[in-house]
Amino acid sequence: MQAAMLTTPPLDREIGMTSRRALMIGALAAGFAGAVRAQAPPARGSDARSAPQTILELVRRSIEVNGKPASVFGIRQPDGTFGISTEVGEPFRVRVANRIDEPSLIHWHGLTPPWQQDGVPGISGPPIPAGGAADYDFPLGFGGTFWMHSHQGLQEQSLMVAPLIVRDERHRKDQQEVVLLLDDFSFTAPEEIFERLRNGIGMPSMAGRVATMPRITGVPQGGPAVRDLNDVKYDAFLANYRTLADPETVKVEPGGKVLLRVINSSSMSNYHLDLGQLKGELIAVDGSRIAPLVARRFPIAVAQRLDIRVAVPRATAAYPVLAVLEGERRRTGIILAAGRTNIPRVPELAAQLSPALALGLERHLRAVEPLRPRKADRVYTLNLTGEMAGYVWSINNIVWSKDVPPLPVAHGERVELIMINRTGMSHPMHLHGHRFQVVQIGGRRFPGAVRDTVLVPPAERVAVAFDADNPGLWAFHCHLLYHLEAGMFQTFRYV
Ligand SMILES: [Cu+2]
Repeated sequence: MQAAMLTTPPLDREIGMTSRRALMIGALAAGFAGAVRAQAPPARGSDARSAPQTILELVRRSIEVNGKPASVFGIRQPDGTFGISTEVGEPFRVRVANRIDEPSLIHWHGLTPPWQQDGVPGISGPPIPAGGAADYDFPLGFGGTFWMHSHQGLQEQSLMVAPLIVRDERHRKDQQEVVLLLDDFSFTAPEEIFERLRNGIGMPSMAGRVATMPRITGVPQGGPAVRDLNDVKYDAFLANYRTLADPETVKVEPGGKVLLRVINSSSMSNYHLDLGQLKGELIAVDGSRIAPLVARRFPIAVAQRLDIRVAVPRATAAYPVLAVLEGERRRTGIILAAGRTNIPRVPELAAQLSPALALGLERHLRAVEPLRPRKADRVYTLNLTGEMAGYVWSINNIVWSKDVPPLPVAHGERVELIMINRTGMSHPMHLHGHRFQVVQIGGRRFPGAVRDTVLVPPAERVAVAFDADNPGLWAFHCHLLYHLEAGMFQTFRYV
């Protein structure tokens, strides 16, 4: 199939008023030729053309959940591999073939491509029509654990998600890699879940609320006194697309080394990763190196990733690696089987309720490669706003629509975003196209982790800094799927 070149006007014309026209051109080109070239032209002299292209097919498939068949999506290569594992320095040369019966578009979460290849419909470019395809080609300048997911409608909830691993020197020959993908699952259609949330049906009971007096950290008094957790009641939680009743078992070497790459691709659920008897050394968050921290439990919010080194004990045994839903006992996970051993049944309920996610660990993370110290050229204060009643979510009380103008920044600036959560729910905030550094929590400044998604709990104030070094139109939003859909979304733009 020949790839058709999508007519791309210069950046300053395409973003803003002409985006709707560009979208139509894209849809037409795709309709005729079957493939849209979603890429900026590769740099001259690049070896990208000689590198092989990876095909990713967007498919409908069936899995079994709680003993019942479930129709979900999948992102996989023709040989059945979910997502992509590649190497740093290789070009990201991919064709996405849409084999489902509706439009779709895939976002490369945590990578920093040219903005036209970022995979956000209506922002980066048009969605790929049913039966169409799009090509991607950009350099991978850094390694880490990333993921890919549809940014089209509510497809992410139906498991249009997959791992995206970029190996670098952290990948060692004597170390076995284990990917753990965490998802929330419902037999109810995502559109119906959203409708129920908006109509207040299935709102969390008081049992789903944790009455806590928020710590006031630089936020004016009068913040929320009641915290809402888990506003969707899920039927199951999946680890590598399976429940704990029928978990994936991974054979590992007794006395061997494992690199756990944990990806929270859930639509709405934060977890505590629980290593049980194992001790883990956390070496990276969202793909970026941190000064290592040793623990047995680690919080992971929606869209975040954890890279954890684990030394498998010499004793032949089964070691469950679990993820406990925040504020609940429900959990999912996989089993590491060291040697020939019986696999015990692990109950789907933990012995104790887990706490809500907080920023205890975040305060202790220190980037190994921080941003170079510099005063911010531009600071945005972004109040995270909204309410459960009517399920309205916004930023600075602005519910996003295509008519909301982008927030301006200028190429080369150091930008700081101060996020203040004025709501009763925590929000995992994600910036596209850039990696930011956490530089302040409450009143305290510190050189925190470099990330792409940071959790802002109720009444908290979190500041992040980034360098505006990747011009374009970029999304910034809460990664809770139904908050994003309800309008907790903004864009940044610079040329
Ligand atoms: Cu949110």
